[in-house]
Amino acid sequence: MNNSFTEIAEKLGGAGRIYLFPHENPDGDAVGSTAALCSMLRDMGKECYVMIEEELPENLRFMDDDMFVIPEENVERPDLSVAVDCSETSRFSKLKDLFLSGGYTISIDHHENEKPSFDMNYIDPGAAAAGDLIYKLMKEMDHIPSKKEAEALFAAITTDTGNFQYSNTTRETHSIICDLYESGIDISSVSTEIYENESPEKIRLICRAVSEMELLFGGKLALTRVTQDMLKETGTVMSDAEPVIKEIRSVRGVEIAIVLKERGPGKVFVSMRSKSYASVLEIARELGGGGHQKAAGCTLNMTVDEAEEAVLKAAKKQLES
Ligand SMILES: [Mn+2]
Repeated sequence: MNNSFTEIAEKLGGAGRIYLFPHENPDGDAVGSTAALCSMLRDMGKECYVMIEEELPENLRFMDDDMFVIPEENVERPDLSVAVDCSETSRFSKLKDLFLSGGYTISIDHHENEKPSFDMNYIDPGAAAAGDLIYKLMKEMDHIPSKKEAEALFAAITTDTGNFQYSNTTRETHSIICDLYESGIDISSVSTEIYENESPEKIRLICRAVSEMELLFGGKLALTRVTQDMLKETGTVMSDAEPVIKEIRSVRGVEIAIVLKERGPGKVFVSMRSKSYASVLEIARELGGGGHQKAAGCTLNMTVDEAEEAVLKAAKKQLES
C-alpha cells in the first residue's frame, strides 16, 4: 500500500537534514528527479544533498548545482533518507549504510516492487518517470518549480520516455511538460545539453558495441556486450554505454535487445529492452532482477559468456511463448 504525498510531504517538512539517493549509474530520470526535489527542499530551508556513488555522467552535470555528493566516510547522519527512482537499498549498494543510518526511510519510485520495505513508500509503476512523481509531490506541497527545477524535471521525463517515443508516454506526460513551460524552461537548450554533448570516446564505444551486435532467434533478439577491456581501450566508463541498447533495439524486426555490461571480474549487469509484446521483466525476474515490462535488468555473478548463455535461455521462453 502506498502512503500519500500528503504523508510524505509532512515527513519531509519535519526533517532537518535530508539525503536523497538515486540508483547507481544514475540516468536522466534519477538525476533530474533528485535534483528537482533537492532544490525544492533546500528552498524550504532543509540541509539536503543527493548522495551518489560516482561522478555524474557529463551530459547530466548541468543539473548538479552543488547538490550531488560522493559521501566521505564521516558524513553526518541524515534525519531522513529518500530513495528516488528506486525503492530498494540493493539499487545503491555502496551507500546502503548511509541510507539506513538516518533511521527513517522513504521511497518515491515508478519501478514495480511487490514488497516495498521502507517506512513510507510511493510507488507508481504507471508513471512514465520518477520525475512525474516529484512533479506531483511538488504540486501537493504547493511548490511551483523554479526554472532550474523545471529543467531537471524535463530532463527526467524526456530521458525516461525515450524523448516521448516510448509507450509509457501519455497525455499526462505531455500535460506535465506543458505545465513546466510556466516556469520558463528552455527545452531546446536542455535537450542539446542532454543529447548533443557526447565525448568522441563515448561515440566510439557505442559504435564498437553496436558493431559487435549479434542477431539471434531469427532476428528477434539483438545482443551485444560491453566489457572492461572495451572501456579501457576506448577510454570510457560504463555509463557511456547507455545508448547502445536503444541502437540495437532500433533494428527492424528486433523485439528484445540485450546488452551485457561487465562490471568487474565475474559480475555482469544485464540491461534489457523490448519493443512491443515481449516482457523483459519476466526474463529479469527469472534471473533475480526487476524493472518494467519493456525495460528491465539483473546482475549476474558470472563471466560475460556465462551470462550470455543464462540470459538467452531465459529469453528463449519469452520469444517462443
Ligand atoms: Mn526512472
